[in-house]
Amino acid sequence: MWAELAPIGRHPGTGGYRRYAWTGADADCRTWFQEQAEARGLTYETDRNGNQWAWLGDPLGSDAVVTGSHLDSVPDGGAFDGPLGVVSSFAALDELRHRGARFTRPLAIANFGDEEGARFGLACVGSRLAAGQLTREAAHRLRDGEGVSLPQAMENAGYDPDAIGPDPERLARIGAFVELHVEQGRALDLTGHPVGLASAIWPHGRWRYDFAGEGNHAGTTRLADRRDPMLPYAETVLAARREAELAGAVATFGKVAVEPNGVNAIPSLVRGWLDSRAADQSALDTVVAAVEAAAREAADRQGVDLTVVRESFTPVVEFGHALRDELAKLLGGELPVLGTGAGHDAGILSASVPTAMLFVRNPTGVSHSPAEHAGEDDCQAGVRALADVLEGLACR
Ligand code: HGY
Ligand code: MN
Ligand code: MN
Ligand code: MN
Repeated sequence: MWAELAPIGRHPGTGGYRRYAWTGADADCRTWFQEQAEARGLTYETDRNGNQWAWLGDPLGSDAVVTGSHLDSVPDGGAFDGPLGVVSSFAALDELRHRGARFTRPLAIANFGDEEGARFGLACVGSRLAAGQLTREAAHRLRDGEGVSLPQAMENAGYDPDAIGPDPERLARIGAFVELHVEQGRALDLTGHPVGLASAIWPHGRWRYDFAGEGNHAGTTRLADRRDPMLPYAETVLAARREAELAGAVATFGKVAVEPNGVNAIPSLVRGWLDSRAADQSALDTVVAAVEAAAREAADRQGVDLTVVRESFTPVVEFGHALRDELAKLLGGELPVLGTGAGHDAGILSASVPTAMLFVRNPTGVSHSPAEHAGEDDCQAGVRALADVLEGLACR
């Protein structure tokens, strides 16, 4: 399984993955998923939002147990973030069949589309649409860096963009969703456990900062005559780090676009994206407000105009204790329970469906990078844990 998936969308130079929504690499991942489903005699379908489902039992049955994750990646992402959850789901099903498990509830493996939001800027598009947390109109307004709209990209990939939208009937048929995911941190490495349970997802969001100045010649424009947007942008990046440290939060300007982006041209526009997250809402609010205040002060000083747009926000997700405790019991009760700053489809779906997450140890904690890794033994431990959980939930 892994061997067929691993080469898809992998950049030969960096070794990172570039599996962006509705691109060729995404299509290849979708083909891989369908092949895995059909090779196991599962009923395969794609829903109106482009999420893929592989069913054992009646796809229209009630109280289904669903597992899975996503296959798309961030730019130069790692091999495990998303795929580990999908591959482990198929492997756990294989394990349950090997055990001779008898399913008493429908079981599905899902691949949620566009979880990372790497191309259109909004994370968890497939699950947000299904859960009614993103309207068709808002989704149709999404554009990628080349100006291609989400509807156009979906249409090019053979999907009907006018069909997207809430899927409450589908979610109402799900009794439990369990997502296995590589840990994006070192908590399990520090506690010495191969597998853990999620307690919560921190509140987190994305804000776009547009610094508009005056494009001009880099060689002939006196410093005193400049309205250079790069200067307040640079001060804002440093302010973000400073304010995050003060508040015990995290803040990152990881993406920037400069116009006209010429070595010998003072920029007319510098567009930067802030990703900020904190264990509690008040710390996040403090950071976001302080960074914007610092940005406005710096922009005013340079005669630069600033527009700040909140592009996405996900409030804190506390995974329900009932399902989490049931999983802990099924797994012998000794698992560490940890919060995370990473967003997940499970976080989105938890508003509609009883949801839990299993984390697999990541020895370095590195993620969203080609260096992301999880050891073979830990991945196997994750598969066994997921199989135990699915057996406990779906084979009563
Ligand atoms: O950004 C995130 O936290 C997730 O990987 N989409
Ligand atoms: Mn990710
Ligand atoms: Mn992920
Ligand atoms: Mn995620």
